[in-house]
Amino acid sequence: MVLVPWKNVVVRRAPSITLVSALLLIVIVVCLVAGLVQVVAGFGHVLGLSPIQVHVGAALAAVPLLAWHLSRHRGQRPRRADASRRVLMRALALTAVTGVGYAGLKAVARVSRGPDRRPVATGSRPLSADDIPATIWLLDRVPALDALTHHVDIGGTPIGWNDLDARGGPVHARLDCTSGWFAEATWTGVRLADLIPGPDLAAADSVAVTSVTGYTRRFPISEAADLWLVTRCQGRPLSAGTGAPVRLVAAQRRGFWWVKWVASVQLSQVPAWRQLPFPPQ
Ligand SMILES: Nc1nc2c(c(=O)[nH]1)N[C@H]1C(S)=C(S)[C@@H](COP(=O)(O)O)O[C@H]1N2
Ligand SMILES: [Mo]
Repeated sequence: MVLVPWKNVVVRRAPSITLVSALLLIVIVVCLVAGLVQVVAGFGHVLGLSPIQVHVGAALAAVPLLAWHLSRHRGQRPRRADASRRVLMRALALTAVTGVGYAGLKAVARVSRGPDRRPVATGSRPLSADDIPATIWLLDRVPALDALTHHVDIGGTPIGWNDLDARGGPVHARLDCTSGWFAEATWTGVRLADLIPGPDLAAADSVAVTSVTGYTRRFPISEAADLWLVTRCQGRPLSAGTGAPVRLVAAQRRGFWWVKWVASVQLSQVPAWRQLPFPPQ
């Protein structure tokens, strides 16, 4: 944004402005504004979209436009003056001013917001445990499942909701979604390490937790003591949108690892890193 006056001169000198350049400009402005709204106003939805979704969407839309823009101005060679001492000093000064400005804004935001509305280190804003929204990663669908007949397949052995629920103990964990909110809640569940026979655990490299929808995440087996199959949140059975009848609580991980509507838990020799970094659905 600080460079806008200079860039503005360049744009005004341009022989013609194409539709693509104009689009690129619009997309960048939308991206910046949405990012600022997210930072200042926090998590919320307008017409089903949150500011961070608009921010990320605009950034992705800018990639092909920027590639086109750069290829169109390929002929531009850097000039000697571009790398002068003065330019370097100016860049350093700009970086310092931006840094101080950012820290200042953060401090103002911290003081002006009460302690219970402060974001955590990931940037997420607090929501109450009773307001956890039904969150879809990308394109997944909420299935209708019956707790009475649903079974989770644990390495070939089925276990029903009642059994799991009866064995469940309290689990305090923070669900922190990458869309900008987190909630501290008490879930009721059983550790995977307590559901899988010890020798099987010892022989495995990873454990894959898969939803009835196909959504799946693979964890290193060393994490089995920190993964819970849960049947309740705040003492109440899960709602359909938040994973009923059984979901995963992955206490050390961001929300998209908390597989909902769990169908199976499978041990394997496949290393945990051999999977897509994010679920494709
Ligand atoms: N099967 C399945 N599990 C899922 C998702 C999904 O789309 N499908 N979304 C994930 C994401 S991105 C988050 S943040 C949490 C949200 O849990 P909630 O719906 O209880 O808020 O579930 C995760 N588990
Ligand atoms: Mo999420």
